[in-house]
Amino acid sequence: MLNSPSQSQTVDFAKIREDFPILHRSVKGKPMVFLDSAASSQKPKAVIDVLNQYYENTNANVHRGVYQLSQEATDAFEAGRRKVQAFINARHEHEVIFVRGTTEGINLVASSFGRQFLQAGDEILISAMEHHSNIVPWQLIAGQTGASLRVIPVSDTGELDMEAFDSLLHERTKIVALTHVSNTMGTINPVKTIIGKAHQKGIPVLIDGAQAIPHMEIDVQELDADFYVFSGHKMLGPTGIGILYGKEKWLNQMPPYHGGGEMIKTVTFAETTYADLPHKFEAGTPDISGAIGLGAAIDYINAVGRDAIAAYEHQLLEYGTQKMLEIPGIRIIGTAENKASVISFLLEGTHPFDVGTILDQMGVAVRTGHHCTQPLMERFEIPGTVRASFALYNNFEDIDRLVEAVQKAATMLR
Ligand code: C6P
Repeated sequence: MLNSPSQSQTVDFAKIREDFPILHRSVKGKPMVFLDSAASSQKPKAVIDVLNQYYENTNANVHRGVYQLSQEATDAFEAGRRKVQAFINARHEHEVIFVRGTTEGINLVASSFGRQFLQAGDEILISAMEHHSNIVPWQLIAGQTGASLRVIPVSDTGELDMEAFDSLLHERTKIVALTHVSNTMGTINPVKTIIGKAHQKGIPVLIDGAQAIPHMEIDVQELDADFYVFSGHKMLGPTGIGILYGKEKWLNQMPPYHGGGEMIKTVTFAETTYADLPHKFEAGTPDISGAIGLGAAIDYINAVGRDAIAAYEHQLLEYGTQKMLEIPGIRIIGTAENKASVISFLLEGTHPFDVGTILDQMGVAVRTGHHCTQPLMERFEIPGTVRASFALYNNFEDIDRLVEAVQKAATMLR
């Protein structure tokens, strides 16, 4: 058995685990091992407390009331926006749009950018490792405008074929939409290089940051991303809130996505004029508690430190990969050099669903299936994988429990 690598000296990750109440529960009579943070992360007590406090003390609609409670709710909601702005280093606060999550953010850009800028013959460049959320919205707008999708292929190790990218990027390309980190394989894509190359040809780039934001420092100005989208629930925040960052110059040129209250300046039956950013894209009552909870999640992540989180998760990934590869018949899907803390695997002679079910019996929660990346499954000619994904609250013992459970699955199923 391998010795567990020493944990970060500056942050006590064993103590961090104590901040997540749900990790104390058991499943099937065994202490739960939660290895599905890529689907949705668990929440620290600090976030849960902020949500309770909001509903107990501050609950009111925002941007509407002159009364104190509404103003306090508005202040807390807008403070959430400023925390996001600082977290991703957006130039302007109004470039941070609250949406329901990554899916809604990409749909917003596809629909709104697409209606304004796409026409027949244009191309939208995505990759073979995209989540359905970064495929289907583009297919929808392609169908409406006559534009078409082009796809950057993925290598056997799960990395983008950069030569193919170079040749697919040309004058017909009107937008590139790419995941920063693959949810299925963990591959970290060279998005800065890609953005640089696209910009040389005047092409804007949307980055799906759903799987990157929980694991690494994101600076949208340094990346020079035109759009950067992510979900709160994958980064220790509540469900129902997400962020679309967009450069002011694009957002100002794009038509609204949803119509309704809050997104208008004036309405008559003849004509409506729209509010300025960010409100133009925030029709209706927003997820107020979600924005406040997301702010609390950001405070929590900042207090731990993104570098420390990335370094610790990397240790988990290395330890987990090494241990998993000791199991006979394991095939890891996604062996890129630059990887986030995801291990997707197949156990020879077994179906991922059966392995997942046995793991569940042993208290180990993993995701099985196609992970909303069916074209990627087709690329690898596999029905799906078992995916273990690690977060800052996991430890080396969790990995040992995973390995033990997979070994048991191997004896039971083969
Ligand atoms: N991936 C997973 O288990 P939403 O559902 O809108 O918060 O996020 C969608 C999404 C978009 N892009 C990427 C790269 C993602 O990983 C996800 C969500 C989860 O892998 C649920 S399918």
